[in-house]
Amino acid sequence: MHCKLIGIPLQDGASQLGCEMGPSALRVAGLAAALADLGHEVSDLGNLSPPPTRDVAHGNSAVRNLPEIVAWTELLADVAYRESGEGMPIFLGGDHALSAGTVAGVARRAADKGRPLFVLWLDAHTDLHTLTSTESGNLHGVPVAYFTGQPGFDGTFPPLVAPVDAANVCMIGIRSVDPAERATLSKADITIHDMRSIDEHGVAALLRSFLERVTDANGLLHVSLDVDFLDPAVAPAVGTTVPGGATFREAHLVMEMLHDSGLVSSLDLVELNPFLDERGRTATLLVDLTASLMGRKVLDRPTRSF
Ligand code: 5AB
Ligand code: MN
Ligand code: MN
Ligand code: MN
Repeated sequence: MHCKLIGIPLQDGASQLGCEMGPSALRVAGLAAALADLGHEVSDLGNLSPPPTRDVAHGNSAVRNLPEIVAWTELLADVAYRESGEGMPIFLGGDHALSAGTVAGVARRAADKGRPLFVLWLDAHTDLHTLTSTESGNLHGVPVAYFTGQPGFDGTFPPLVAPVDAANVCMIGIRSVDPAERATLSKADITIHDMRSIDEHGVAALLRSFLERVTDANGLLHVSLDVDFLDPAVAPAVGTTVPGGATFREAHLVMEMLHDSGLVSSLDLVELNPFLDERGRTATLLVDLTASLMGRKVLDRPTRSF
């Protein structure tokens, strides 16, 4: 596989500063070497430069850094479209607002290929606010509403070439949902597995049924991994920690199953805030999880051989 690393030093979507350093920390933690060790061709395309902004406003005065996020979304939709033509783009965040652009771009590519795009959203949060409903004003809380075509983004964010069908979105790890997001969820057809669901059924059963759907539809699969999907005890380097997250092994199992599925065509690694890390352990964990997703395994034989 040709892995293309694309650094996105974006932190305007989060209230806490530091995600800008995320791409550097992932490089320092050895992402390129870990992928090369697995036999992949790796191209590091460097960091994108912050795009120029123009005046964009919205009636909700709580919204923060709208011109910056709109400009990044336009740029990223183009970059993601271009780089998903060949190989596997790995978007190194940067806060989760970047997924408004990356998902829009890979969805446009999937539409060109005549294949449906599916999105696996690994996160403590649903990120389903609109510009009107967000109370914090932090735009890392809106990308899913945007790329699934919820109303309220017209006149600010770029028009979507190919909105993602909400029925093709699966969220795992959810444990913090705001009232307005709940209202959207009750109308939209998103599959949502909260932490209780993981506790009761195990993450493997939940993921397997989603992957079967992707396979049956001959879909492409974009994975968006927010650091706060993980329990803060194993991944402290994130501004929006929520207790009770995925364990080290649950997260690796997700990645191992994704690898076995052969379905993943693009990946976001987002919300890493190196300023909050402890001796690089969160950055290192993200590198190891990405390696699992790209084929690293303990034993070189089928796991069902018992
Ligand atoms: B993240 C919250 N819903 O809107 C809001 O980390 C949190 O990308 C958003 O998932 C968290 O500010 C955004 C309270
Ligand atoms: Mn998120
Ligand atoms: Mn989150
Ligand atoms: Mn976060």
